[in-house]
Parts: sequence; C-alpha cells; structure tokens
Amino acid sequence: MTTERTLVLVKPDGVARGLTGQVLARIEAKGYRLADLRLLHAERAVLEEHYAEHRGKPFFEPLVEFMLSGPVVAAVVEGDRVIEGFRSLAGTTEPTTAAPGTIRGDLGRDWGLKVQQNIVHGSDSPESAEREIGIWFA
Ligand code: DAT
Ligand code: MG
Repeated sequence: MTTERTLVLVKPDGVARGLTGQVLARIEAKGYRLADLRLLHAERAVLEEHYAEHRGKPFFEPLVEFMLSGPVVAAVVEGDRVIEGFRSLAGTTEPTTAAPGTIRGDLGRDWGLKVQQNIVHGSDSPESAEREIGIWFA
C-alpha cells in the first residue's frame, strides 16, 4: 500500500452544472476517502500560486479568469496511489479526446476551445499534491 493524498478541485463549470455530487461519488465509489472538503470562491492570489507552473503561457490568464468565475469545491482525497488513480478517473486534459468512462470524457465539454472548462483538477505528483494542499487548506 502506498497511501497518498491528492488535491482535487471541482472547477466552476462542474459546480455550476451541478456535477459536484457525481465527481465525489466517483471518487468514493473507487474507494478513496474524503479527508477534507470546502466550497469556496477562490482568490486570484491562490489561483496564481496554484497554477504557477503555467505562468507565462497564453492560456494562463484565461484559466485564472475562468477559475474566478464562480465557486469551486476543493477536496483532499486520500487513498492507495490516489494521485495517479484520480488522474486516471479524471481523464486527459481535453474533454473531446478524454476516454469515455472518465469524468472529463463522460461529462466535459470543450466546444468553442474552452479546454480549461474540464470540470476537475487533480495533482500530478506527490510534490504537487503537498504544495497544492498547502495552498487550498492553509
Ligand atoms: P491538467 O489539468 O490535465 O493537469 P495542465 O496542468 O496541463 O492540465 O493544465 C492546467 C489547465 O489549464 C487544464 O486543466 C486546462 C488548461 N489548459 C491546459 N492546456 C491548455 C491549452 N493549450 N489551452 C487552453 N487551456 C489549457
Ligand atoms: Mg496539471
């Protein structure tokens, strides 16, 4: 067993479309545990820190603006190899090509090149997970 924690966000599109319950249900059905959970309207500084690796990229500002557009749900999720496991549940970044069966593949819509509206975020490594949990659950 490699018990890990990851940071999951239900993005503003997911919350606005009423998909929070489905996302959390998939996480729990997989056997992962919700260790902490909040609904909040993120601050710009938090988002700029969260997405620091993307600073300077053309999609950075639209991404931050989108994340500011409505409330998000932030969760600390715990389980065996959950970092990789949640990324697998979420599917690849672009909803159009994300595999059916995944959150983004089943529920995501990026019509109109709004690839940032892909419902969820999940940390991509143990280092990112600890860094991001520290940002959202300071
Ligand atoms: P992921 O969320 O799959 O880890 P990422 O870390 O590369 O993807 O990017 C963070 C978010 O930024 C992603 O969920 C959607 C958005 N994004 C990524 N690449 C993009 C692009 N080329 N154009 C617009 N938005 C993009
Ligand atoms: Mg990422």
